[in-house]
Amino acid sequence: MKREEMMERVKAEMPERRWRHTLGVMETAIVLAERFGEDPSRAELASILHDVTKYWPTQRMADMIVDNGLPAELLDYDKELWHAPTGAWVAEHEYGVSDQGVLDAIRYHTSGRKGMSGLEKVVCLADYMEPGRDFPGVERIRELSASSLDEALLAGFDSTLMFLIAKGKRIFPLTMEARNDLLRK
Ligand code: DGI
Ligand code: FE
Ligand code: FE
Repeated sequence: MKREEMMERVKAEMPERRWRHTLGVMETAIVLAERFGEDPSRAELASILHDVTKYWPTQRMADMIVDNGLPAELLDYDKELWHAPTGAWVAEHEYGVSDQGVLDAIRYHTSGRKGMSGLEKVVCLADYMEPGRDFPGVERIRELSASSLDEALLAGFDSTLMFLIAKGKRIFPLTMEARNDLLRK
């Protein structure tokens, strides 16, 4: 599928502001990929599709997780996590993406995981710091991203973890593992 066609289809899945976010992630991921030695084209592809299922009804995501053998433990955690693995499934089966590294960048863009690839980090970080993002600490993440992919991403996970704790929410173990792994470096 051509990128233009893909973008039209993804755009139709979401409200205008989420599409603007997606464009921001694309643009940022390309810059970060160039800065940190990743393939900008693969970063762009993952970015286009990363939030493709974000506006699906909760039940549709839950059904897709169960029906396709995606990690069912996700269902015990915040439903905000569910659009990442379902997005990867849709990218593969409905958009014809076969690049496993791109699919993993979509799959882990929310939770992160231990041993993230450079491409996974680039997409996850771009999602945190695209120009439309405005949350406490985002400026510091942008500053850190000038020199360190790991330090910027760590600051991103820290802000999510503090947000989740403040809200009294459960934390998905992969995010803890991602943070611990980045701290070890
Ligand atoms: O889809 P976006 O809004 O662009 O961003 P995202 O895919 O990073 O989703 C982030 C949301 O997921 C954020 O509001 C926090 C929520 N969330 C809930 N539980 C967890 C979690 N995020 C992480 N990283 N880990 C969790 O356990
Ligand atoms: Fe997302
Ligand atoms: Fe996003």
